[in-house]
Amino acid sequence: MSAGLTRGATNTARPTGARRGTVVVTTVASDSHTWNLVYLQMLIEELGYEVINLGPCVPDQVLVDACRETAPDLVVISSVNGHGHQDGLRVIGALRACGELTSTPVVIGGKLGVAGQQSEAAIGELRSAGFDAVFDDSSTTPREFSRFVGALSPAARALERTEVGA
Ligand code: B12
Repeated sequence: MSAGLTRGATNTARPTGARRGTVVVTTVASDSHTWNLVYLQMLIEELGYEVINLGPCVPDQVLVDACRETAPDLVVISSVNGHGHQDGLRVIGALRACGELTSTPVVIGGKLGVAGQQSEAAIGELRSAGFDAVFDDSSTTPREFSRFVGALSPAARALERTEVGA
């Protein structure tokens, strides 16, 4: 693994059974906040996934390279400094421009703007740009995020496919 990637740094006290998959947790290049990332890592590990936490101030290309190298089941982008919407639009463009990552689930959440709650139009813009889900602090709960992550497991996905195909 390349230097700079922290794999499951907090999961030593967690069950050692088979992991459901791998999740990359990251923030954007402008954002130096870290406890949001630690919180997400612990939450996602509790849901049974291995987490690769890229830490704060992650340049776009570092994120793209990490995702290409590890082929994660989910990429979770967190931003709380108020530039998340703007940075998120740029980052999702870089991820989706990469052939291997066109269909990787990618979500963004946190305090995404400087004016409190993101408008429906702002959330729509992020989704149209390529995010699979947007978890703006003012309008979503951790439970909704947990449900989203829980539904990503292969068993849940197979069930979903069966239901959609039925
Ligand atoms: C500590 C702190 C800092 C520290 C960070 C140190 C570190 N190593 O992390 C320092 C001093 C460096 C800092 C700097 C700045 N900060 Co600051 N900081 C905070 C503070 C006080 C606490 C953040 C924290 O650690 N919370 C604990 C973690 C666990 O929670 P969280 O970050 O809130 O994340 C939660 C949710 O947002 C959510 N979440 C986050 N991401 C995601 C993603 C998904 C997918 C989901 C589902 C949920 C989710 O889950 C978390 C748990 O509930 C907050 C104010 C506050 N009381 O929250 C301001 C705050 C985040 N900072 C703020 C600002 C403006 C800045 C600066 C721009 C200030 C400046 N002018 O320099 C800089 C930005 C630096 C940068 N380049 O990013 C603002 C952001 C405002 C906004 N978004 O509109 C806040 C909200 C303060 C405020 N009220 O104005 N900051």
